[in-house]
Amino acid sequence: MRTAAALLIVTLICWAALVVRASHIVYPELQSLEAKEVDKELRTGYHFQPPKHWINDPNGPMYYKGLYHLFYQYNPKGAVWGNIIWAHSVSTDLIDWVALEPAIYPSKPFDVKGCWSGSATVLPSGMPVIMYTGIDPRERQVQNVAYPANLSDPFLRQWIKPTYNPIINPDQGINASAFRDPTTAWYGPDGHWRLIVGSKENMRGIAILYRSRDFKIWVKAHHSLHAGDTGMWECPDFYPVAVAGGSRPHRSGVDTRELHNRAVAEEVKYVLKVSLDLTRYEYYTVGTYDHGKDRYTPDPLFPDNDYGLRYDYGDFYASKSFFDPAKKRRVLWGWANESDTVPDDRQKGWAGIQAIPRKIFLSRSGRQLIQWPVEEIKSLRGNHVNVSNKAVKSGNYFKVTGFKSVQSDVEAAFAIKNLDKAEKFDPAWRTDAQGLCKKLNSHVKGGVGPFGLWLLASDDLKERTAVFFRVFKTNDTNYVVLMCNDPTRSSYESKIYRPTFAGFVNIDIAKTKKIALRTLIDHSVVESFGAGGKTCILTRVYPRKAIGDDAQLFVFNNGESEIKVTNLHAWEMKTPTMNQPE
Ligand code: DQQ
Repeated sequence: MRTAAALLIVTLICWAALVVRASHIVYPELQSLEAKEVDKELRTGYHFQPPKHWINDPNGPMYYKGLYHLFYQYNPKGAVWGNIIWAHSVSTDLIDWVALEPAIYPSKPFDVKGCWSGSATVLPSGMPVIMYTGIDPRERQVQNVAYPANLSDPFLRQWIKPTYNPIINPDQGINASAFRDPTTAWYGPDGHWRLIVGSKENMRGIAILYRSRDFKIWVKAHHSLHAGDTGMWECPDFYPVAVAGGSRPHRSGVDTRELHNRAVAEEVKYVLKVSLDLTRYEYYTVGTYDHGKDRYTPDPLFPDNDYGLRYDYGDFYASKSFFDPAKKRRVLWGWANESDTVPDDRQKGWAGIQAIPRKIFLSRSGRQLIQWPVEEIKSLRGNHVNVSNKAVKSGNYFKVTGFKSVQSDVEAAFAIKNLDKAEKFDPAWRTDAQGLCKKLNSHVKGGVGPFGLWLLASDDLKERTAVFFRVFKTNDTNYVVLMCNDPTRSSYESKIYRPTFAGFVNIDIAKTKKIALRTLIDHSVVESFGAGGKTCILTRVYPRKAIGDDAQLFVFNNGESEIKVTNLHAWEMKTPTMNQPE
């Protein structure tokens, strides 16, 4: 009987895998199977998650009348992608969330087959408007707007879709099945709104540009805002960032709506982020935006291709940022999918979380973006332990005791004793940090590193996830720092997809001789921020032994050079109210 059931599931999965709609795999037989039970062991404690079922992209984040709003792609009927609606939650602090009734769901011919991703724009009158992709009866992707029914309700519970939708149709030159995910609109000096929609032309990704005077009639520009040879561009995001030396602190956010003001427009840089349907990762460039010509040009420093800089080198997709007027910052949301199997998700009764919202800004040097968990999450810190000035000799490790690490926030700084021990860097590795981390993983001894954390680890270390650094030298004075996440030993379960993830860290290690790591651990998610948020890696892991109170935290050093933990602070994290209904 069990074999027959297993066979049926395998057959279903193989068949379903052939049917790929948009970027998500469709499992018609599973998508409306209500979860009977919800697994609590691996469920996250302080990450954004609904009580059950599937979630994907964050949609339309915004701040309105004292509340943060987050909408997200949600399957109310099952733990796989399908039946997608815009679920809706609100929070006063980005920590405790209240789940409201769904905001947008298929109800009209222009979205009867699906309500996909989109963004919110707060108009100068204070009126928020959502623009989202609807799937029409012919399976065409069209863009629709929705307005709040009652502006005096800060919860914005009810949304109205005007009958004049769709407001943007795929015209003849556009591939109607690759035309989605409108951005927040920005206002030009000519008094016209602009926004972009993700698309592709053959294998070329494009950000199709539209303009409108009244947010109702939208006209396609003669040229796209930008394009690149990286396949379909999903969930584009385009926004201004402050630069160091300008009139505002470079860490503060810039409201997209301020761009009609030339003085503001001239002292900022612009970020274009695209989500690549082909590889399932995102990259961004920073550049200049010519308001008159409506063209975006990435700075030469930023590769505008598959080797581009990423927000996150792990499992982080379909992200979207918004300007938070309450704290004058830009906040980034991103979806982290599961990496276990579909039968596991069915059994767990849930799939998908949102990463901890991150404050995002341009580094002082202007060479990259910096991300840091929003300051509010510190309010969840509880029981605390501290280790300082502890040397870890080559091949040694120690356990951090006195606190429960399964749901925790760990900040550590590692000083390197002898940089001369660094291994030689092969320039061919420059474009393949991930491959390098796979080859030289946490158990391969090195010169300087691997050193870092083993977390969600069983006492016998048979299960463990490694987050670590390794330093290479290019010549006698120059070094390359690699940050890695190695989950290959994270679980006894052999079927789980466990890729190593990695990115290079842009720091002058010869000068600092020290590197910082912050890691947010939450049962089945590990979110790491290297060197103060220069390199970020999120990974999903599913330990079988290292769960609950049995999950341990260790510091290890598998490199020849001694390492000193100059300081390590670790806090247990409390569980906020996560998406309880009103
Ligand atoms: N998810 C949505 C699409 C988007 C994709 C559908 C990205 O609008 O392109 O759920 O994950």
